[in-house]
Amino acid sequence: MNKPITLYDLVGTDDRRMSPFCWRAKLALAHKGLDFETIPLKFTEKNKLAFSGQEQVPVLVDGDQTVFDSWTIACYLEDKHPGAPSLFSNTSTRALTRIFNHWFDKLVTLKLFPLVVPDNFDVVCPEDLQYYTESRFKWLGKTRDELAAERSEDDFVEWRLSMDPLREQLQEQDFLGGESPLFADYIVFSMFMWARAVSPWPLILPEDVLYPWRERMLDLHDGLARKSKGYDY
Ligand SMILES: N[C@@H](CCC(=O)N[C@@H](CS)C(=O)NCC(=O)O)C(=O)O
Repeated sequence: MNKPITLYDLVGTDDRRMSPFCWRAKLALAHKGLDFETIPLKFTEKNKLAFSGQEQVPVLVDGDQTVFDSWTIACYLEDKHPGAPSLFSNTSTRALTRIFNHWFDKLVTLKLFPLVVPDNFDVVCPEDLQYYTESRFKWLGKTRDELAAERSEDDFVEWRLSMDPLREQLQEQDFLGGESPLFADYIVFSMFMWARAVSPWPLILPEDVLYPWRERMLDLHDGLARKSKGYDY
């Protein structure tokens, strides 16, 4: 019997699955209709990833193949399972999705980090707290208290505004990918999944055009995302 596909998946307290990049990989696996198991990994358990040479998740193990990085995982699954629902539709849209991925992570994701990281401290496992404190200070140059004191509702308003191009699209169609979701939807949705897992501060409001889209995304694949532990808003 084939061994199931496994995915190393970052975990916090109460089994909160908080990595947006792992969400991209899990949703890509579900989109392809593949059975998989996740292996919850704490920040300070990187020794369990030593076999892969990686310090970051997601890491996917499929038989004798080890694949890392959410984009590479999506492409691996697409190429290995061409008959299953496509994550990109065709090779041209795969290239365009890659541009979208870079644009989104460099401009939209980065701006979200200082807004959500302060709350993430509350849900990292106790044994990870020191690592999280030191690594986030190294990266963002601020302590948790400084980040928390600096953020305001105005920052969230500004961040929400940066999603306006997506709103234009979702006024015309149910998913960014068209009538059904594509990997582009998972790229965006993954950030909402991170925020949902760690922060009570609503990133999205019910009157937002993005709200019903996020609801649809939460319900996909038998409610894979909705079933996971997070704040409901
Ligand atoms: N470009 C990578 C980014 C992966 C990444 O940043 N993973 C984070 C979790 S969201 C991680 O493993 N961080 C480990 C750490 O901060 O020590 C991808 O798309 O998979």
